[in-house]
Amino acid sequence: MPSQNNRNSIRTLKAAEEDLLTLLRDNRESFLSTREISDKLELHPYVIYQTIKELRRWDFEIASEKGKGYKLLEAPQFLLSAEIREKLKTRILGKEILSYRTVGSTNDLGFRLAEGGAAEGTLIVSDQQTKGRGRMGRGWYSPPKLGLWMSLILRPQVPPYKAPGLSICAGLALAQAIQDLSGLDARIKWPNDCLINDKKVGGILLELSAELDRTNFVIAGIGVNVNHQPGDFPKKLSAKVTSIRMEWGRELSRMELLISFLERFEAIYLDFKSNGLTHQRRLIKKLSSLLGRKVQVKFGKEIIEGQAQDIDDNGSLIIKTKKGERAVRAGEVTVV
Ligand code: BT5
Repeated sequence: MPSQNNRNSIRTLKAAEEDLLTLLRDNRESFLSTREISDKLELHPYVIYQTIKELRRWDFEIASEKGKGYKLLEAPQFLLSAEIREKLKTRILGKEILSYRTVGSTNDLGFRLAEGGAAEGTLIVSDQQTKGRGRMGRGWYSPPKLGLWMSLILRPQVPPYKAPGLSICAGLALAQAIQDLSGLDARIKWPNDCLINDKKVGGILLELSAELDRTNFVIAGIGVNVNHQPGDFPKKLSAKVTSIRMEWGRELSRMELLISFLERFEAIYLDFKSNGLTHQRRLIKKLSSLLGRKVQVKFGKEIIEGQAQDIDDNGSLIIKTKKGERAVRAGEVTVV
């Protein structure tokens, strides 16, 4: 079974592979013969043979014995779309799921898919990114097996100046999901970071396709360091970053975090589409790591200094400076 996507040379599990996998997973104790598989899935024996071969290429360990058939021994660690779909109880987010072992950047892929008309809520998740991106051309370190690297295609009918508020919404959902699962005091650092103990555990990269008064689509890219240990980060990052595992002392299932995040983000997103940040502001402020602190915000060439006071309905940070209040839409914040 060919599973090469010619358009972008990225492979993804196809329906027959997902069905066969589900069947093998449900029968892990015993062998399943080609005949049984063929009856259950209505697949030709040749297709079954090719599909098993393809699954093995994806690092699934599948035993085969003459006269007995196939048995699943070991599954690889990346998140499978079939499994995500089975666990997810959302209406929009993750309705379409594309799961990869490795891509350049899930945001780049999301952008291309959205331009091609992909549905609102499409989720792209990859075990590894080779060209993970932060804001302004910065890199995002995304090694395999350890983190959650994903993008969502959103099509909110909001004017472009309101769309950046989604970055803080995603940050809020992430901080809540981490708190829920681990009890850790995860915080939001305006405009796009998620912190634990003042160290960066996650980041959001929001990219827009918009006209003057209309948002075509938004790609919300979310990166979370889940099961990294100190030695898993490059030296130059290690002083300012952390992972959930490093703070919690235990591994967290990336699948559980993904599901919890998507369910929380969907509720916030649906509310945002009708009401902007009005209802979320109280929680955003409660979980914000900046409010009340003295900050310096770099916004283009300008540097604004003062006390972070509030986050307004458009998601701007309100800073009390010596010359009065300033609302800042975006920027780099340092606590001083
Ligand atoms: C961000 O940018 O924080 C947004 C990161 C978004 C990553 C996701 S992963 C899925 C999706 N696909 C992508 O290609 N990207 C998104 P920014 O605020 O510019 O922070 C970038 C800076 O964070 C870098 O310059 C590093 O200093 C630091 N950094 C890099 N990798 C990191 C990591 N894994 N954890 C914490 N900090 C990191």
